[in-house]
Amino acid sequence: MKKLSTIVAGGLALVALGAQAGTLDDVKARGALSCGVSTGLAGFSQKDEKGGWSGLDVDLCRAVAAAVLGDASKVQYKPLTAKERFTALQSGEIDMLSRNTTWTLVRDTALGMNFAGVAYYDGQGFMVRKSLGVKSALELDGASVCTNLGTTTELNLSDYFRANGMKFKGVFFEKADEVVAAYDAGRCDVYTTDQSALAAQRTKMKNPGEHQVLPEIISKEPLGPVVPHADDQWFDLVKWSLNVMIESEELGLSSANVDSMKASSKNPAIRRMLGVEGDTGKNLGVDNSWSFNIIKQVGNYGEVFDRHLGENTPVGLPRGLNRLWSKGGILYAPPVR
Ligand SMILES: N[C@@H](CCC(=O)N[C@@H](CS)C(=O)NCC(=O)O)C(=O)O
Repeated sequence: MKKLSTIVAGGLALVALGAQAGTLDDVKARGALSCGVSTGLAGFSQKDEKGGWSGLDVDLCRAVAAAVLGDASKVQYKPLTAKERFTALQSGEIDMLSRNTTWTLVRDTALGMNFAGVAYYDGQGFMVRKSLGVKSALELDGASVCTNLGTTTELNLSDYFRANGMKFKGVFFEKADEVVAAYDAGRCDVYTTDQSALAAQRTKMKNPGEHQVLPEIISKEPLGPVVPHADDQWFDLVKWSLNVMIESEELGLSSANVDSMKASSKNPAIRRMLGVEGDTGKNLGVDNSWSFNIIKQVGNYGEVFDRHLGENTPVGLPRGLNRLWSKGGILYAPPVR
């Protein structure tokens, strides 16, 4: 009897917790992943003239679609401003959020979400016109500063100025492009956001060469994909899709060599990663070819970085902290086994 009552109580607890559970089944039944992205940030998530989306954040959505549905193109993109993003996830409008979103304690707990890893290690910076003649953020006392509402940026900005005994006049907007337009039109002295976003947004300015990013990095902004609380199966799937992208780079697997490696590699780690051995897919509730599909259709982390953000792209970011741990960075995925 005791056992039965424990099972019943356990079942009820599961039902109570399970308001959001079953996302994996929902995505399979729908045949598409609903993925929240930004309204437009070069290199991260950007829509082209034909309506196609691309970028690092977009490739995370594509990786999850490849893992669950075997097809990276089966994604419905939902562009969201910083202010809208968490409500969209909490209400179930999107299955995951993949949109330059910083992992913080409050977001991870009180907002009812789980961060499934870090896809880009970033930090907040300041951009000013070169003509302002400023060399350090500590010279910005009294400046007007443009940024986005509903972001960690807003909070770090006031912390930084307060900690350094300086004042600023905040000019806040909801959409990223409104901030660029205002700063570019001279409505504020400073533009502050994540450093990667400063590089991305600079590409949209009239004269990118007239601006400079100051040396200070005032915060840690680990950006990563987010899923709702109380759906461990879905949390696992998104987390391990990102891990596959990172570990495949470490193993030297890429979209270009994955077919031949699958056919001929004798390395057990590679055979497991490509689903030739082991049951990684079964454990996640998807086909065993899930990780092969990610690498083949989306690529490893390095390929994705180079394609959208690297030095040969308009955004032109160095790999920096986002190098693999074995190459001097801090990108480290637990073993896919
Ligand atoms: N990483 C910060 C900032 C994220 C953020 O939303 N930044 C703005 C400034 S670039 C943005 O991306 N807006 C894009 C949009 O409007 O879609 C956070 O998670 O709060």
